Amino acid sequence: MQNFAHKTIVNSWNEWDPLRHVIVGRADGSCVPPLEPAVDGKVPVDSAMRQFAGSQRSEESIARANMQLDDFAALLTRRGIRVDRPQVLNFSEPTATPDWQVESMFGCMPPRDVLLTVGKEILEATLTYRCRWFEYLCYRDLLQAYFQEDPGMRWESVPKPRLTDASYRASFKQEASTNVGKLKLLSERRYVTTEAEPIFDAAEVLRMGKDLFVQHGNTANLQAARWLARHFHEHRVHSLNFFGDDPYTMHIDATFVPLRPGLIINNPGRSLPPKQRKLFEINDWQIVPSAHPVHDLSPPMCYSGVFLSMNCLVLDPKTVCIEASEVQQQEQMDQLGFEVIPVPFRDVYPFGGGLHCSTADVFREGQLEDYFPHQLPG
Ligand code: DAV
Repeated sequence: MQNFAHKTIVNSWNEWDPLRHVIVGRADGSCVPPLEPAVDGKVPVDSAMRQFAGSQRSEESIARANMQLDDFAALLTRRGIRVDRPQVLNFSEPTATPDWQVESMFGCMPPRDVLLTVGKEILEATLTYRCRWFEYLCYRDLLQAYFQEDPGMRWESVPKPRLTDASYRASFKQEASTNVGKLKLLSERRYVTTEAEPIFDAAEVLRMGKDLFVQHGNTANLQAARWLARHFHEHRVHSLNFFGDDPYTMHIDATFVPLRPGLIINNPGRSLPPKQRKLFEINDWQIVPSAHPVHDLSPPMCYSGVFLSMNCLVLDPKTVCIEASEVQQQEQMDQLGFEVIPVPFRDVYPFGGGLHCSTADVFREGQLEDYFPHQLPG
């Protein structure tokens, strides 16, 4: 295997080409998100997490998560993939802009939420939580180094958002707490974020060559899709909605996960409307319901759903990392023709996600390709 460790190349056009360089997050100092408007879109009113809002997670849970993150990083390194790690800040400090203040920051476990790599560009997303406003700082040393080492790298940042109360739907918490309100929110495509300004977490964006897909939901608004379309003007940017019975959704990577050209697994509880499926159908993409998770519940103090089982890291179109206890998902991958690498990772889940969330691409071999040559009018 060629060793790329000596040379930095920023280049990644999709979610499946052979991975050569990646950032893996850290759990150090992570805090439970403080109570702020965005949290209403993820943490139900009766969740135990609310009573720990803004406090640092236990040293013991941090140590366990870091052990799994370090083991995962070592596994990738052994396979010839270069791994970088973010810089830890004092996340327990209160944080503020002229518009607001919150009790604490968040952490730097899920780099996927912060950095969006499209070709030779790494774009810093806005994020949608106030406590995550400064999270880009954890990656600045790395990005500065890549910028210096790869003369072709483009380093960009989305305009920093205000995140005033106008960016959030004040009635969301109340509406989401009843069944009728829940259904109404879902059917009207109303989320905790409003359209006051472009805001999104990078984990809402799927990269599939010339086409970028952005989930419209609690952590990305339609303005963000418009901003991305104008910014990546040589791409085609599509906004997707998924329908299920859960209004507390976040990030596309436990919902709709491309594995290789022509193949996507889809969370069976969150389906794509027929109109939006059409683009995949006319281009002969197969959308397969993902396997069921082994676990009925997420680990304690975790705000992600059990379908983190499908939140996998594809190393190349034949190899995929799946959480070690998720045997049903492993079995499905095996049937789909993948070599499966089981990775113990449940201790990391509470810190903001699974194997895809905890990573951000720097370099995948391969080029820009058009996987959707047939487009729909409009
Ligand atoms: O459905 O709870 C969490 C994914 C975090 N990046 C979920 C998705």
